[in-house]
Amino acid sequence: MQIKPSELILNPDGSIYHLNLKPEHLANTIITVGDPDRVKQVTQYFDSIEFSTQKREFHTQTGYYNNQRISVISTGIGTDNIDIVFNELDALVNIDLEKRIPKKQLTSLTIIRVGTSGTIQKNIPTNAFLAAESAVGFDSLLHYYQSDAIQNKALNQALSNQLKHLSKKATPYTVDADSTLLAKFSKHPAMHTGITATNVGFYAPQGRVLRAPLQDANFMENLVSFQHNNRRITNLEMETSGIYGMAKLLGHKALSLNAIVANRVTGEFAMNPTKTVNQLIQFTLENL
Ligand code: R1P
Ligand code: URA
Repeated sequence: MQIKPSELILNPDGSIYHLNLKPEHLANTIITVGDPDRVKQVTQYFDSIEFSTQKREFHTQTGYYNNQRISVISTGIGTDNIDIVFNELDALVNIDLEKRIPKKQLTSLTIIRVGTSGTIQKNIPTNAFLAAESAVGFDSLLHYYQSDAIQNKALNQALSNQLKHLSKKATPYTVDADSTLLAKFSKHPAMHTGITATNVGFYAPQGRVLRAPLQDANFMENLVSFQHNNRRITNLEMETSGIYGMAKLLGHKALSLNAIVANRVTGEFAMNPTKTVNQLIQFTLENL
């Protein structure tokens, strides 16, 4: 059955609705970043750039780094955007856009997030790199998909046993990183690993108080002290659960790499976050 124009939306030039991309513009290896300006920070290291476009927060450049074709795409902030980016990326490779039907032969993309994050563990310093072994989603994105089969059930159970006062928040869901990508990137001595929590906001959802008080003053402490199989929740950010969830649902491989710019226990913020992100970008490109 054909997918209707209201469901699979194409622009007049045939590109996909939000990303503004046609299938030929996309490489099978993709780096996602939150900030549209970070796309150029990545592609400055490319040998050549063959394509650039931007619509809203979705800025894409495709080019070559060491003979490898790579697309760099900004997602903006949050898992609501990840829903858009991952469905449209998947449509570009796995749906025949002219016939409006899924292809029989599916393509699996390799997708690495290079983003910033705050740690909640005292021993992880600012400027560290951290690969997310698993993601805990405090957003609700994956609950809208049939996703039970791709979740980490033991981690779900441990969270529901150990985390208190979750009643007013979405039930957390958990998804693991692609194990091959995780093994490849985490063997480097500079790389920390841990469980990344993805929150629906930067302030109260990550325990920050400027003026508005928190509904649950113990939420952060419950995250800090959570343990499962000797693993801890190490860091907070806003996309990884959606990336891991959508990638697994659609058959793609994903890994989230974090530049730790804040330590929420010591109260420190990195002196030069752009430099740390730049180092993580170079590390990512060298190890892809
Ligand atoms: C918040 O400042 C943003 O920074 C982190 C969070 O996930 C959120 O998107 O990632 P990026 O630096 O990739 O945007
Ligand atoms: N990004 C986040 O989402 N949280 C932080 O603390 C730092 C970067």
